[in-house]
Amino acid sequence: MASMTEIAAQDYSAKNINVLKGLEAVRKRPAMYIGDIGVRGLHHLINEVVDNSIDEALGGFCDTISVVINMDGSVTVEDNGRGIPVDIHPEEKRSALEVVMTVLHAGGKFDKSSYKVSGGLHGVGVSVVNALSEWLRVEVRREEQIYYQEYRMGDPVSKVAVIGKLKKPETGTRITFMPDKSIFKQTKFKFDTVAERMRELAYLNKTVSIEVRDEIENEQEIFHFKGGIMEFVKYLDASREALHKPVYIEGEKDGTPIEIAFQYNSGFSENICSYVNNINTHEGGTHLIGFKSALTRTFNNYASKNNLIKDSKISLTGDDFREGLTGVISIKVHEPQFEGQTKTKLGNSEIKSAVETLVNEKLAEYLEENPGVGKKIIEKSLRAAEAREAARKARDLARRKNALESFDLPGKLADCSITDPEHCEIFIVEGDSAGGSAKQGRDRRFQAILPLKGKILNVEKAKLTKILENNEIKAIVAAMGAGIGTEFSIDRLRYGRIILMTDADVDGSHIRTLLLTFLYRHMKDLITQGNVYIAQPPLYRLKKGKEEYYAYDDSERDEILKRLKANVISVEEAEIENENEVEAKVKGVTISRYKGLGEMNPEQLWQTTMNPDTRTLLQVTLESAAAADKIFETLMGDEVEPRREFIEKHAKYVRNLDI
Ligand code: 0RA
Repeated sequence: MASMTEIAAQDYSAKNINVLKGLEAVRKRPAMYIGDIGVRGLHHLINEVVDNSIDEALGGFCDTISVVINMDGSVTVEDNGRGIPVDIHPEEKRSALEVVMTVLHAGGKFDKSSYKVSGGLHGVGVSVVNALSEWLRVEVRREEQIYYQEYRMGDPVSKVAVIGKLKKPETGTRITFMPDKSIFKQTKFKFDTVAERMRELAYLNKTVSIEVRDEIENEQEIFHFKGGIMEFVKYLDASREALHKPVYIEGEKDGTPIEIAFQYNSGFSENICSYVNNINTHEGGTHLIGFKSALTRTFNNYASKNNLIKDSKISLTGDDFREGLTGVISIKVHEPQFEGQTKTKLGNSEIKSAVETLVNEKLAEYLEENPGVGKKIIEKSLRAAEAREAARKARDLARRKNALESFDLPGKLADCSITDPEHCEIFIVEGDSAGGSAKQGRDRRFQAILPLKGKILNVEKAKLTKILENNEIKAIVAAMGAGIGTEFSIDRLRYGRIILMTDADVDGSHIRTLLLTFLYRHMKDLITQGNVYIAQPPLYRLKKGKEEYYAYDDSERDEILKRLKANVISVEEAEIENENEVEAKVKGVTISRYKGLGEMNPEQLWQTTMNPDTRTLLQVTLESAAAADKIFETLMGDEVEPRREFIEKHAKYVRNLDI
């Protein structure tokens, strides 16, 4: 590579200045490129590099990827793709490798045919990872040589050099980077977070084997699913009873590769995960619409052709065909348009008919060949239609009754005086006594309180008709005013923020889980649109003389004690000695442990948990609908730990919301 040294020094430095400007912008506003600078953004660095390796796999050039969290906290991503080109870039007059690593968006320019994602958070390029790394090292295997370059904060510390020769014609790329501690709030990578995304990618790209290893925690997994999304569907439905083997549809329409797998289970909920270019389209879009209409049309055709509907009064709707349906749609689109609140809704209009046509064709074929499965599905949909009809009658009755009583809102709701939903919030509170404190402590102008008695029922397993009989659920639905299930419409929502306030104990977390499951299943838009929050009451109150402090976890408590110069070790001892005593005195500091919300008086509850200026809320987010659904299953078990993990993974802390 003699030509590399032939670049005029002047030219080189001029280019370099442009590069620095680009990467400086990334360092100045990292969130614009990777979403945020918390754990999410941090893990996005890995995803960004892996996306490039996956692109190589999509082109058929790579079948093995490994992601290693190294002892020093850096991460290595390695693939056996073609290797980033190293020859001199004709316009930039320096190694293409250096261009890819240091110029914003350079990666995609080389390869127009790939399914790179335009816009959104993905596909910003490895140069962004480079810019946000204290250091980054890249090794490329190509043309029987090993090329190497190193960077500091995105800036090359040397030119591309050959550091070894290969005997075999193997190719590939190895990138190791150390996230910059001055940029990220925290730089510790989590094995579970990395593994979750790699598992998903392995399901979506069945030709690739992805290894994830954590050298610090000594954990390792290798994901390789030869059955692709067919196995993904089985995984999603692992805890449910499947009615048949997954239906698998694969093909290409108008240049769009389409892959769909689905199966019906004995449950009642609909769970379709859709992906475009490996990105979860949480908000759906044209591909999902195309799939749904094909499903309705093909099954209806099949049912009438085979005389499977005996009762002529019944007609099957789309909803009926989606009860107990678990499915994955994965398509590849050259220039995807992402729309919606979170830019996860596919907008390309031509995709609807592409998916619809393919599914109509292939599903009809499948049903001809598998009449047993077809019959089971139609029978299940008929039962769904009957239940729907029963529910409609029940609702009509309830409505008429309401009209007579001209009373819509539940009696125990303490409503707020402002009616503009954007400025209102509702606290759903565990227990009447905490509800009482909350009612007294609140700012009644914009805060409504709905106390719940005991547990709401587990909606995972119940039918909608049953669910609507439950008093607590009825109260929630009525208070929110936006309907339920297929009749839910977020535009009618009476409060902009739904805040779940439960005790910090096992029962409290169970109730919170039940509420979350209910909202996830029957008012899903609330979660995808970010309207749901979890209140964070403090665990401890520390009192020294007249001064009062609140701690939201053990480490915060210990920090405050340290500040007050009280002995930290003795806290634990004091607590153990007094087992059931709430108070423990440590060198003049009185620590009270709050067991329940009811132990706080209205003023304390307002100050610590409800006042928008001082409180912390957890916003419930849907990182990945697939993962969430999986975890919701886990959550319904009796163990507390998976629930806590879910909350930690899928909720983010927010402070001082603007009202
Ligand atoms: C630009 C062009 C080509 C490949 C790549 C980039 C590439 C980037 C990364 C990042 C991680 N692994 C990667 N593997 C490849 C095309 C190469 C060619 O035409 O030979």
